[in-house]
Amino acid sequence: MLRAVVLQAHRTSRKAASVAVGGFRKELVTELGHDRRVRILVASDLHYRLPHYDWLVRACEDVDVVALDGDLADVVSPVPFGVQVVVLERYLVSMAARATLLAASGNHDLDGPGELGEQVASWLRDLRHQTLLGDGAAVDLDGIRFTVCPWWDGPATRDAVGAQLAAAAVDRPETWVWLYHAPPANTVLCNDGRRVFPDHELAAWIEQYQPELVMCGHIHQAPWVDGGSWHAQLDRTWVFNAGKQIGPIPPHITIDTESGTAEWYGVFASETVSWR
Ligand SMILES: [Fe+2]
Ligand SMILES: [Mn+2]
Repeated sequence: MLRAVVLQAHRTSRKAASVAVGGFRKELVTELGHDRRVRILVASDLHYRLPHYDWLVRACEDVDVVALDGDLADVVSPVPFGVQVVVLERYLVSMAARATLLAASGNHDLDGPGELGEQVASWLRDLRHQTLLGDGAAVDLDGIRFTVCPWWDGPATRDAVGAQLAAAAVDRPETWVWLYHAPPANTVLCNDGRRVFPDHELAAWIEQYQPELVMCGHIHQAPWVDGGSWHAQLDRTWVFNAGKQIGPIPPHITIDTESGTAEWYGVFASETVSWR
């Protein structure tokens, strides 16, 4: 059902790209359009705020890729989790009809133990469609590699993420983009104004592989607090966290791979950085 909707609604005349999923690489057709310029819209921590999803569906029209970096759902919402998943899948399909949609899980998205016995977001892991890709997926679009990392809740899933990155690193292109919910240690993106929440594993993987861009979330207030920010650098890697705020428009970042810029809309403020 999901697949049919995505494929029917999908734009035609797409350029060839390849997608690597679960160790298999298959050709798929995808159009990113214009002069190898790729525009990526990044948001995270939507926490089942439906007006923000409505805004994103419209915003998809203006970009090539949408990256949702975890906490799509909300475990403390009065809406039952199963209902959230049904509603969110409809939004994801709608967005994937307009842009290539990548969705990584956060700690609010977990729906039960996977085959490794640890909590996973099975509804995001099962997304394997032409323009709708979730946890564990990798896709090359116009020479840019995207890797969608799941939230890991134990050592087995953590090791699976390590294996996923190692596999994608083998023939990586220059521009490699990760989606990963928790920000890495040793960056201001971990600071919520009271304490820091460092992900040491991610910091080590970044040091090892040096991807160009890493999209995170999780620490909602980091962009606005003293000692925090929406962007940081670890050696040559740029790391982003758009943050979470109320208001009609979610905080978000628009990445332009041609100009090498990242433009943050922070509700109360906006800022642009050059990352290349
Ligand atoms: Fe969150
Ligand atoms: Mn989170």
